[in-house]
Amino acid sequence: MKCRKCGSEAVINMRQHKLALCEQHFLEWVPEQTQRFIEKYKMFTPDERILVAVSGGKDSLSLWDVLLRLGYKADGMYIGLGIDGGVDYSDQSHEMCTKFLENIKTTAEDQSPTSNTYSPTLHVVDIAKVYGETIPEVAGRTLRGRGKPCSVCGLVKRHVMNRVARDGGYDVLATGHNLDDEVAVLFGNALTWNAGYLVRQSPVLPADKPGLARKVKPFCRFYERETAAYALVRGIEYIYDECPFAEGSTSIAHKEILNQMEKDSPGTKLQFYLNFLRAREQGLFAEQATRVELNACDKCGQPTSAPGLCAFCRLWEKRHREAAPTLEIKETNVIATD
Ligand code: Q46
Ligand code: ZN
Ligand code: ZN
Repeated sequence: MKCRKCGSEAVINMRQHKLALCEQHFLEWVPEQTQRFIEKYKMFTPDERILVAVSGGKDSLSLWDVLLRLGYKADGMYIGLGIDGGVDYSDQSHEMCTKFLENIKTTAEDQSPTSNTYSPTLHVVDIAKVYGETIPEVAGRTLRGRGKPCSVCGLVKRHVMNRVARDGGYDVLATGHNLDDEVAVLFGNALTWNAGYLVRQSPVLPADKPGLARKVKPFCRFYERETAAYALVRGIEYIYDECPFAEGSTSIAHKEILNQMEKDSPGTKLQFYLNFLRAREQGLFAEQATRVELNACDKCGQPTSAPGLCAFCRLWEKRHREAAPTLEIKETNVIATD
């Protein structure tokens, strides 16, 4: 297979785009496309400050890399969940993020002065250190976390991301969700016609309240194999293992079904997603959008649909009341910089 641009050996063939590219042209194509998506969905401008949520995986580290290559002021944020799962998952993923940052800094020193001169920071929030318990621990003592910690984990991650973005004065919070992730979520929500979720699924979500960051997904139109290929060709080291709790999840089962459909008919996923975005843009589910009313949580100030405390603060309330006064949440400590 030959590169469509220069005729040399291709490293990737993207059937859905009818496009094969060599190493050099693929490394150019990914940032070009990302920039196109950033502009198309009005995600952010070059003078805004971006916080990238990094997990140590291929998508988020590649996203951070691409944003820096495009000249954006992008910092990283890693949340230490305290998950071991027999593979030392959290420690290993933290290490990948630190390594990535070190590499970026070393490469930047060797580069010409015309490249991005921004010196990125990695914020690290260790949940157990800040709140007194790891994710599996807090999930284990709550109804919400019974069986699997994912619901608690999602809640905590959302809260901490908002917090770090707000306290750090970031305009935008970027996550590395790729097309396969987005399509699996869309598929799940369409199967149940969950209009409330469907209306909030978008490449860019405006801030819920003043002071909160906008949420964006600049990689939402890249297939997972494209982001994996980018990390590989670019030499980004990342954690291959999925979180041990991801195993057996519905979204993984949906991904398998969608992969089969994509294999039979390349481009299925992209069309499903783009047609959904178009329908959403045209006002499908718009009625649901206006119905969600948000209040500020009495304790942390973050938006919540229930009056009083938000779900995050309720999660810790009991433990902190029992352990008071020694275990008072010190949210001012949330930003720790490596
Ligand atoms: S990190 Fe957390 Fe995921 Fe692991 S515990 Fe579940 S939600 S699977 S993206
Ligand atoms: Zn080429
Ligand atoms: Zn709260």
